[in-house]
Formats: sequence, C-alpha cells, structure tokens
Amino acid sequence: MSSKSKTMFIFLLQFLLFIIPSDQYHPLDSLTPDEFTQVRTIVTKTYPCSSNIHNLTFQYVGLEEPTKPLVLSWLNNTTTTNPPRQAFVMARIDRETHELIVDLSKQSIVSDQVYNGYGYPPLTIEDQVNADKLPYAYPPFVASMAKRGLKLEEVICESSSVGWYGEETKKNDKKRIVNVLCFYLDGTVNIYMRPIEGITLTVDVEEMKIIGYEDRDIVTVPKAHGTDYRESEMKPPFRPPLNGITVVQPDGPSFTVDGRIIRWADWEFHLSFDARAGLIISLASIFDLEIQMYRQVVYKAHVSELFVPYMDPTKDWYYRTFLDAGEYGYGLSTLPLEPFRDCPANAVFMDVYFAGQDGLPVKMPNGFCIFERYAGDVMWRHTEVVPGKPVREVRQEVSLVVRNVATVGNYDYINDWEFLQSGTIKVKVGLTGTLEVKGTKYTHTDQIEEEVYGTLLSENTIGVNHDHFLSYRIDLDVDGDANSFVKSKMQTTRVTNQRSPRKSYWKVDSQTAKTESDARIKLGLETPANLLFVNPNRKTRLGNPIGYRLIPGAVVGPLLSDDDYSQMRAAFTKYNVWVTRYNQSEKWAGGLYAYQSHGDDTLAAWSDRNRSIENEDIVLWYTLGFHHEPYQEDFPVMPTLSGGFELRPSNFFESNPVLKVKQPKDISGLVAPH
Ligand SMILES: *[C@@H]1O[C@H](CO)[C@@H](O)[C@H](O)[C@H]1NC(C)=O
Ligand SMILES: *[C@@H]1O[C@H](CO)[C@@H](O)[C@H](O)[C@H]1NC(C)=O
Ligand SMILES: *[C@@H]1O[C@H](CO)[C@@H](O)[C@H](O)[C@H]1NC(C)=O
Ligand SMILES: *[C@@H]1O[C@H](CO)[C@@H](O)[C@H](O)[C@H]1NC(C)=O
Ligand SMILES: *[C@@H]1O[C@H](CO)[C@@H](O)[C@H](O)[C@H]1NC(C)=O
Ligand SMILES: [Cu+2]
Repeated sequence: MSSKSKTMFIFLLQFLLFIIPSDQYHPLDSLTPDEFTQVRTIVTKTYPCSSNIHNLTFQYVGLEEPTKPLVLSWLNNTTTTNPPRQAFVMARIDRETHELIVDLSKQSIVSDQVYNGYGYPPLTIEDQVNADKLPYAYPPFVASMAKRGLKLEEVICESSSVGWYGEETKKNDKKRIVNVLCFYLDGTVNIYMRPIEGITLTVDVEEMKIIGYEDRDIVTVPKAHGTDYRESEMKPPFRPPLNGITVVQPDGPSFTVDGRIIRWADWEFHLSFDARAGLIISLASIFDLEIQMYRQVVYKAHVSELFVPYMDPTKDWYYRTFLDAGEYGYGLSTLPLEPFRDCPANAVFMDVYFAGQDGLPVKMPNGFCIFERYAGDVMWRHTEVVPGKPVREVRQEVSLVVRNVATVGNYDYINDWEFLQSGTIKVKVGLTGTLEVKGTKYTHTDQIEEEVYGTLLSENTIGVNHDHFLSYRIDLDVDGDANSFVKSKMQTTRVTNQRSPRKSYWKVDSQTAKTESDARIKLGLETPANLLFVNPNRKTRLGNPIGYRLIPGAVVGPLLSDDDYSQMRAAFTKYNVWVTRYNQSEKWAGGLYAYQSHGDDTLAAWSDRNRSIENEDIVLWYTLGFHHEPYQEDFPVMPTLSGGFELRPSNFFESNPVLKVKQPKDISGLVAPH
C-alpha cells in the first residue's frame, strides 16, 4: 500500500542508474541493474509488449539462486567457474501467470511454465498506483465524496489486498483484484488517521477497471487536528532536546565491504536484497580463533512472510488480513534510510535494486545500512576479591548491525540483523508508523454500545485490534549442512534419594526430531525446552554435539480458528517453530502465490509431508508475533515496539569465544581513566 512516495522515487531514479561491470559476481549477489535490463530484453523478445501484441507485466524479478551444492563447491574452490547467472521471473502475460527462468549467460529463457494453481504473484507498485487513480474519474465515487462534503482533491486512495474467503472458484479463473481504500488529507499528512468509511470499491487490476462499488453509509471522518507528526506542524510546548550523542569512529568502521561480502570481527557474511524478502543474510560463518578456520553457521536467512490480520469482521474490514511479503513485497516496501536518523553517524549505506512492472531496474538508494553498535553494554565481566590482588575484568559489547526498513503502507518495520562477537546473531524487528484506524461516530467510550473491535484512540477514531506475525526462514548449516533438530526439554523430577532434603529438581531430556511432525512447536510454559540445531557428525573435544540454539522472544501464537480462511492462508503461524527438510523452492511460508491464495501451498502443507529431518540438510522456520490491542499512545504515530529472537552458539566453541577479545582501540582524548 506504500505507493505514493515510492512512485516518486521511481520517476526520479530510473534515469540515474549506473551499470556495474559484470565480470565477477558472487553467486548469491542480487541481480544488478544491468541484469534486470537484460532479463527484460530477453523476455520481451519472446513476448513483445511494446506494440501491445502481448500484455506483459513483470510482477517479480529476482535471482534464481544456484543450487546449494554449486554454491558450496564454488566457495570451496576459487578456480571453479561461477555458476550461471539466472533470474526467476513471475510475469502476467495475456492474463496468465508465467514462471520464467532466464539464463543470462545463454541470453535466453530456459524455462517457461504457465501456473494454473490458486493465487497470483505479488502486486506491482504500478498495479496499486494505477488502481488508486481510478476512483477520481468514477462518477459514483465523485458523488459519494460530494455527498460527504469532502473535497476530491484532498482525497487519497490506496490499494488493499483482498485475501480469499472461500469463494468457490475454478483455479485461476477468478479475477486479480484489489479493494481501494480512500482517506482524507485536508490539513494533515497522516492520511491513515482519516479513513473514509462506508465505501467498498473493487478494482480488477488486470482490466484496470472498477468492478464493484457500494456506498453504504456516511461515517464521520476523524478530524485532522492532532494527527500530524511533522515537527514543522507542531505547536509548543516541545520537549527540550538532549545533549548531543553519537558513536565516534575517527579511524572509520572496523568492518570491510568487499562486493556484497561483509567482514567484521570474526564474522563473514553475504548481504543481498530481494523484492519479496527484503534483506537476506547468506553464508554467515565465524572464524574460530582456536582452530584458525571459518566455520559455517547460516546458509541463508530472511523474512519469509508476514501475516497481519485485523479483528473486525464487518463488511469494510473483514478482508484486511495481509500477507505483506507475498502480496506487496517486503523488499519492494523498502524506502531510503536517512543518515544520522534511521542509522547512526558511523553507518555505511548500500543501494538496492528491484524491477519495476515494465522490467526496468529501479534503484532504491540507501536501502540498507551497516554500522557498529556500542550502546554501553557489557560483553562480559567479573570482579573477584582475591586476597592481595583485586580482580576486575570487563569487556564492552560492540556489535555489528545490518538494517533496513520496510514501510508497508501505514506500518514501518525496522529490520535489524545484529552480529555479536560471541557468535550470537540477534534478529530484531521494530514496529512503528501509524495504525490502520476505523472512522466512527463515537467520541467517548461512554457512548459505545456495540462491539467496535478496537480502542477509541481519539475522537471518531478506532484503532482496530490486529496481529503482526513475521515468519523467518533460517537455513542454519552448523559446521556443514547435515544437521539435526534437538529439543532439550526440562522436566521436573522427584527426588527419590531419601538422603536429599530436596523434593524435586529439573533435568534435561534431549530428543532428536526424526521427522517434520516432531519439529512443530508451540512455545509456552508447558514444555520449556532449549531448541537446538546440532551437527551430529561433529563433537567438541569433550564429546558434546556442536550446535546453535534458538532463543525465542515473547511467545505469541494465532488466536483465529483453524477453519478461518485467513488463518488457513497463514497456516504457518500455527506453530512458532517448524523444521523442514531443505528444499530450495520452499521459501515462502505463505506459498509462492500468496495473493488471493487458498492456503494449499504453505509451510503447513510442506511439513505435512513429514520428511525425515535427522542428520539432513534442514531449515528452521521461526514465527514471532504481536497481538496489537491499540492504546492511545499509538496515536497519531506509534513509538517503536520491538520483538525478536537470538541464535546463540551452544557447544559450538570449546570455551568462551570472546575470552581473548581486546577492548576497542582508545580514541585520543577519550582514554578511559585507569
Ligand atoms: C491487452 O490489454 C488491452 C487492455 O486491457 C486489451 O484491449 C487488449 O486486447 C489486450 N491484448 C492482448 C493481446 O491480450
Ligand atoms: C571442499 O574441498 C575439500 C578438498 O578439496 C573436500 O574434502 C571437501 O569435502 C569440500 N567441501 C565441500 C563442501 O565441497
Ligand atoms: C577446483 O576446480 C577446478 C576446476 O573445476 C578443478 O580442476 C580442481 O581439481 C578443483 N580443485 C579441487 C581441490 O577440488
Ligand atoms: C520441493 O518443493 C516443491 C514445492 O513444495 C515440491 O513441488 C517438490 O516436490 C519438492 N521437492 C522435493 C524433492 O521434495
Ligand atoms: C511422521 O512420521 C513418523 C515416522 O514415520 C510417524 O511416527 C508419525 O506418526 C508421522 N506423523 C504424521 C503426522 O504423519
Ligand atoms: Cu500493530
């Protein structure tokens, strides 16, 4: 839904692309602008669209990743030639969905399949922008605005995905549609706080025509006053600013950027961008000081899907059950980061690229930032009173953060991948931006007699209850790709030994998951467990299996019933943790064709295959969530609410890996007193 600002960027930037020399790519590098252009040229040669012979739109273009064995052997042997560069394209051609694989070295389409299943590729920005323009020239809508006394030029519209609600349809003979929601500016820029309710306007995006219109009732549009969040528009009193604060690195950052490989402290990883996933971390490995070798931790990790269902089942709201990655593109929702504000003064920025609907490359400047974080935290410490020689050892926690922000309509998701020197990876998401609110006649809770499905946040403004789920696909390869998933369950045990005054203790019962059905976990207090990815073929000096464990964040599970259509489409939220057998094409937890999907190709369906996962190449899926009951503090723009999880070495190293970490170098004039 974030189309306006984005279109501006596209128009500004399409002319500013520079072409990167195309000799040596890392096999996992995102497609370059030049490669996007080549893909377009190759596809339009087969399906000429310029003369309107074919109606061709590029709904998704991204890297068709080389197979894992190819990448690994390339990594292992620098004399091996690069795997072929290929692109995966989801295109709509003459009302059909095509899956194309375009080989850039052969300069040809090497695979072209028409998809006949349920669902559609993600919307393009142009699908949305074009649909958003339609209401202004649609007489019934113009009349509806006049009837409400609203000025048409102050109305702003945004496309909303429609989901699927059990309509009996034949595969693919349904229309690809959006509902267009309209808002009112007139004295604010915070359009989401001024919804125009009571209208349903449905657009067939293939025909680019309004196919349904209903104006049921007039609901008060909330007032503009108090909704603006721009400093320039606010009136005193202001809070006085704090004193200046920043992280100073006079000698520059300690990390290096080599192509898209980042090296920092003992970490090395590859960074890439995808229109659907956004930020992708690949090939993360950590240098083991004791054995002087890099060791694999993560093959690939990224956000796979989101699910944001609103809890208002009424006519205008029931369909708002968004799958943001598969419907809008989590990467496509990336907007430029602002130096000194979105990222600290010591950050380095990276541009990212995606394909527009016409297949041409679009540059999103400053899509990523990378910076070292020092927030005053302690990495480890100890003080000891040894007679005659007091001991005090403290090490500062300095970490490396890779960040991007996805603004999916009203919400901003701040995605942080933080690498710690200790080998821990912290994955964090911060939710901010504005709520999606509903207009109402009520101005005080005392007046409310019916169910309003949310909180009265301001006069005539209901913040509707909703969830945010983010599902991460994490292909951990701990010291190699053959791994097992181990649940170390803590079990209360009665003491039977009469000589112990204790009645109980807990012990760890470790179970290795044999098949996918053993690896579906609803987190909670009932079965406390450490969840580990271990390499059963590698042991520490002392015989413990080498591993990494998942440390989940706050536990949130779905509250919708299993037979609710939106829950079926987002069945991946049913468990917080799933482990599946590696399959390169199983990437998107809500299915490849999430738009209007029927829920037949989700993580739940793959897990039902019940493949064997012991000592195999396996993938961790972790879903975190927020049940968001809005509060007045969320109005008119909400302070960041954060969640996340950690991946932490667990018998991976022989001992504390940061024992020999030295303090960062002194900065002249800022030497610590001794
Ligand atoms: C392309 O779309 C236009 C407008 O929707 C339509 O008039 C035309 O017939 C289409 N052409 C083909 C080849 O499908
Ligand atoms: C890397 O190469 C070495 C020998 O050259 C071989 O033993 C090892 O199995 C290879 N590893 C991979 C992942 O191909
Ligand atoms: C590395 O790859 C080259 C070219 O494919 C091959 O000739 C060579 O034997 C390989 N080396 C190893 C150690 O596998
Ligand atoms: C990989 O996943 C795809 C999509 O779920 C499926 O069609 C295919 O059969 C799977 N391949 C294997 C080897 O399981
Ligand atoms: C999965 O497979 C295992 C081992 O074959 C079996 O014990 C288990 O019942 C299966 N689970 C499901 C849900 O099919
Ligand atoms: Cu929310």
